[in-house]
Amino acid sequence: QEYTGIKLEVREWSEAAKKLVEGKLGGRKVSMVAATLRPETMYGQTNCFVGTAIKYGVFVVNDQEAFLCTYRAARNMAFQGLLSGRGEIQQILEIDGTDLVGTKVSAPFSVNPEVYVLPMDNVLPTKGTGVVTSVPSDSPDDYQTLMDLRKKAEFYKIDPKWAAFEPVAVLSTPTYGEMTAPALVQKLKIQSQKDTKQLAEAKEISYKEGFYSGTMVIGEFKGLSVQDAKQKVRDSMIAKGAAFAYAEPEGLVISRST
Ligand code: ZZB
Repeated sequence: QEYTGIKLEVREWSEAAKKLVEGKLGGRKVSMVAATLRPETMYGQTNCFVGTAIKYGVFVVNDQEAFLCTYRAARNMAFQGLLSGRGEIQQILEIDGTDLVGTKVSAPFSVNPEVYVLPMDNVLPTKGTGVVTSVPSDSPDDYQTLMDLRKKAEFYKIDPKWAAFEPVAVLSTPTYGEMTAPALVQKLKIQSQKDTKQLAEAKEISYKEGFYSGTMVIGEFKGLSVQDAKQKVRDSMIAKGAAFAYAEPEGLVISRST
């Protein structure tokens, strides 16, 4: 599985994270790395999601830079030569997903230059980097979770302002218009992020609609089909240092004989 790793640079740590990272980073800037299959939608990022039961690490890239992701992802990155050293991993610290909530990060290419980290129930620790960048216009999971958070900000222990960014029109499809994810959430009568079965169906439909019938309505490649724009947006992000190629050995188990 070939993902794009999007670098969401930490601009201001949450209170909890600040205490944990204090004095440990050696002046490095830290980027939360989100794995996406939809680089063309990055214009519409409104927040970043982490799993509250997931443990994350901060890993050395070089003297100036560190990445925040799961250990599992750091290991894959090390194998791919994306971290310092020759395949070995230097972990600076460990941090719980809950402690990251409220951190302010950059959102490259987004109309919202800075967004906040929020909690999501359905982040899988075994996929991507464990960090998800949220595009509620085109990802039903992201849209529904954002609505849940807004409805129950206190329950989720978030400041409402962290979830206040509105979905942004990124691409248009003939069937669902410019807000594919909200339209599908409504059509499939999805009530909360706990409706995982309907959300999986909505995701599938949204992927297909966007990819085969979508036209960009924003950004450098406005007017191009999504099929044509996808790689161009990705290349542009990589050229600007905001992203990199990240491959996932899907289902691969690396065993070592002793
Ligand atoms: C931005 C985005 C915009 C995404 C969109 C999707 C959509 P897949 O096909 O199952 O591999 N994702 C990445 N990592 C995780 C994780 N650990 N747990 C849960 N979700 C994760 O799914 C890849 C997509 O799932 C990624 O692409 C990411 O969200 C999310 F408009 O990034 B995406 C219709 C989907 N639209």
